Amino acid sequence: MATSVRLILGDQLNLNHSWFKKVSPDVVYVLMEVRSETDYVLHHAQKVIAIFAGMRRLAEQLKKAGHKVRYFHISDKDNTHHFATNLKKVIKEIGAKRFEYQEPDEYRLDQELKLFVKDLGLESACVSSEHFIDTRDGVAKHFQKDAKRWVMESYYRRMRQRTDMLMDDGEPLGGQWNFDHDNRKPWKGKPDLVKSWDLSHDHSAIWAEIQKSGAKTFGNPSADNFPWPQDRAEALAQLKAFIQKGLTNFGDYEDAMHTDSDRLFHSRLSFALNVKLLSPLEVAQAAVNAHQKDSSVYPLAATEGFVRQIIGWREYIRGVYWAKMPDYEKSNGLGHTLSLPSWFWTGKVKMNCMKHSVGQSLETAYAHHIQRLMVIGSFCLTAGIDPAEVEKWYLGVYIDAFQWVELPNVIGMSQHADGGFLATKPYCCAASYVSKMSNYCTGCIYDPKDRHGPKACPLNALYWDFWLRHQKRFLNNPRIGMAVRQAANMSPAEQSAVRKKADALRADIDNL
Ligand code: FAD
Ligand code: DLZ
Ligand code: SF4
Repeated sequence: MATSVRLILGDQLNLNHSWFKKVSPDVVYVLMEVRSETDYVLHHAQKVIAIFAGMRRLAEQLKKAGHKVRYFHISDKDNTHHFATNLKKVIKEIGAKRFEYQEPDEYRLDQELKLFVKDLGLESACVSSEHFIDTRDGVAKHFQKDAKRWVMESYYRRMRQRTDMLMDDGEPLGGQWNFDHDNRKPWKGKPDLVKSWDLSHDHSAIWAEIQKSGAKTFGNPSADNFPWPQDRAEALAQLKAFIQKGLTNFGDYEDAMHTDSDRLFHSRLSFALNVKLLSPLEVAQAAVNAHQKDSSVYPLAATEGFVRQIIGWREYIRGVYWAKMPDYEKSNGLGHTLSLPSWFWTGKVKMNCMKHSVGQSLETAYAHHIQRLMVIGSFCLTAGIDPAEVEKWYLGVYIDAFQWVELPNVIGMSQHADGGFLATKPYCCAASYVSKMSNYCTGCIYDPKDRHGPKACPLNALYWDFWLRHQKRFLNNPRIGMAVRQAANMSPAEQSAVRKKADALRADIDNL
C-alpha cells in the first residue's frame, strides 16, 4: 500500500469505522484542533472542549491499537490552524502518495476538501463516514424533485419499512405509524423523578489550553463538571442510562418544559450521535429492544416517538440540507431583518420562559426540542429576527450543532424562512401554549393572559402581530388558517393596539 494520509474531523469519532479494522504502518491518521474550525462561528465553550476531548481520546485509542497518528493540538507551535496547510505539511513530512477523507457533514468543509484534493496532485478518495442510515441524496430520491414541500412523514414510513423497526408483517406495530398526539402532557413537577443521570469529567486542562490559544467562546465552560461523553464506552453508558431512566416517560412529556429539569425525559444523546460515538441504528434499536422486552415499562407511543426522531427526522433533515445547500442558508422568505437581542448572549431578560431557555442554553449548551422550537425559535420568528442571525446563534450555542442538522431545523422548521418547504406551518405560539406546557409563567413579571397592557406577556402581541403581518400568505393554509382568521377578525381597534404593542416591544427588544 502506498503511504497514505487519512483525515479525521472533529465530528468523525467513530472507532468502528472500517478504516480502523486493519493496522497498517503505511497509513497516518491526522487529527487537528484548528482555529479555522473554532472561529468560523462563535462557539459555546463546552462545544469546543467536548470536541477536543473526544478527538484526543480517539487519537489515544488509535495509537493504543497500533495505528500511526499525527495530532495537532491547539497549542502546538507548528500548527498552522488550517486543514490544508497542516495536511500539506504532514504529506511532505512522510512523503505520502495518497490522501483520504470521510464525507464531511458540512457543505463548507465539503467544498474546502474537494478543492484541496483537486489542487493536491495526489491520488485521493472520499469515503463514507459509515454513520447515517441513508445516503446524502436518499431523501431527494424519495421525493419529487420539484415538489413544493417534502413532508417528513412519508419518508419516515419508508425508513420504518427499510429498517424493519416497529413493524409487524409489513404494517406498523400497533396499527398506527405515528403516536405524536399522545405525546403532549405537561409535567406537574416531581423533582426526584427527573434527577440527572449525566456523566461528569474534569476538563480544566483543555479549557486552559483553549483560553491560552486566544480562541473566543461564550457560555459556561463547566470544565470541572463536564457532562458530555468523550468516547464510545461513555456514550454507550449514556444510552443505557436513558433507556433505563428516560424512555418510559419520553413520549408523554416530550413537549413539556419545567424549571425542575433542563431536559425532563429527553435523551441528550445528540452530541454522542452527531460526533458519531453512537450510530443512529444502534440508538433506535436499543429503544425498540427495550419495548420488545417489556412493553408495559416502555410503551409503544414512547418508543415510536423516540425512534421517529432518529430514523425519521434526523435522516430527513440531513437529506434536505444536502438537497438545498448552498442557497438554503440565505433563505429569508418572510423578509425578517431585526437583530438578535443582546440578552441572547447574557441570559439577562425578564421574560421567565426566555430567561430559563436562553439562560439554560448558555449554561449547559443544551435545550430540548420544544425549548428550541416553541420558546426561543417562536420568539425570534414572531419578533421578526433575521434568520441568518438566528442560524449563527444556534450553530454556536448547542453542543450538538453541526450545520447539516442545525440549519434546516432553524431556517426551515423554526423560522419558516424557506417558504414552507420543510414545515407545513410556521411553529409559533403565544403565552397560552407556554403556560400549558411549562411552569415558566408562574412567577413571571408579565401577565400571560394580557395582550397589550403595560404588563402584557410580550409573546401575545408578537404572536398576533405575526399573523396580521403575514395574513395574506397564510390565510389559506388549512393547518393555521384559524389563527390567521382570528387575527383578521379582531376589531380594528384591537388590531391597532396589538400592532402598536408589538412595534413598541421590537423597539425595546434588548430590555424585555
Ligand atoms: P431527544 O429528544 O432525546 O431525541 C433523540 C434524538 O433524535 C436526538 O438526539 C436527535 O439526534 C434526534 N432528533 C430529534 N429531533 C430532531 C430534529 N428535529 N432534527 C434532527 N434530529 C432530531 N438537533 C441537533 O442534533 N443539532 C442541532 O443543531 C439542532 N438544532 C435545532 C434547532 C432548532 C431550532 C430546532 C427546533 C431543533 C434543533 N435540533 C437540533 C433538533 C432537536 O431539537 C435536537 O436534536 C434535540 O433537542 C437534542 O436533544 P436530545 O438528544 O435530548 O433529543
Ligand atoms: C466544531 C468543531 C470545532 C469547534 N473544532 C474543530 C477542530 O478544531 N478540528 C476539527 O477537526 N473539527 C472541529 N469541529 C468540527 C468541524 O467543524 C466539523 O467536522 C464540521 O463542522 C463538519 O461537520
Ligand atoms: Fe413567558 Fe409570557 Fe409566560 Fe412570562 S408570561 S413566562 S414572558 S409566556
